Amino acid sequence: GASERTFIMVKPDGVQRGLVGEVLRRFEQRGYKLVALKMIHPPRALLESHYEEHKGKKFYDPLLAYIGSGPVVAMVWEGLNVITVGRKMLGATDPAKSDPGTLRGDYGIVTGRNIVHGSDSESAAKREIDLWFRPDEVSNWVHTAERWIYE
Ligand code: DAT
Ligand code: MG
Repeated sequence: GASERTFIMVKPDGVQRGLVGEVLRRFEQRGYKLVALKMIHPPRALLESHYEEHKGKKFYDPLLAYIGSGPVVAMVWEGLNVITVGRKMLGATDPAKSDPGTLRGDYGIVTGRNIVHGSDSESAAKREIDLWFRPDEVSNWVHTAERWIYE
């Protein structure tokens, strides 16, 4: 429903390249509701948990070094189908395969510097939101534009 939530994170390369506002702008202007936002330099243990599905893969160590190399901007967005649509807005994992118009397709070149993370399923979204945010860091505010975004 319209209360679906997803975890979106601007990675250290996105922060360094000044793309925090661009990521926020795209989700905000689409009509999604921002319900949590923070900058954090993620500790190793948090990243091990976040990327546990990739442990043992050849890109795992470089991935954790990259995401742990500086502050990230973590956010939670809410709205109808926001998990699936959010992934479409990000583009394919490999920016070379991302369509122009997507964040990775407009700003990225290689998989190991792909700007932004987005949850890929309902279970991942719930797990990631709970991992990165305490319940009191997520705001249940009323989006007064909602009646102009949904029918
Ligand atoms: P996504 O971030 O699109 O969900 P994923 O969960 O498969 O992709 O992988 C997590 C991150 O790991 C991805 O954003 C970049 C890195 N990664 C994935 N596959 C990779 C590969 N083959 N080479 C290098 N980095 C890779
Ligand atoms: Mg993933």
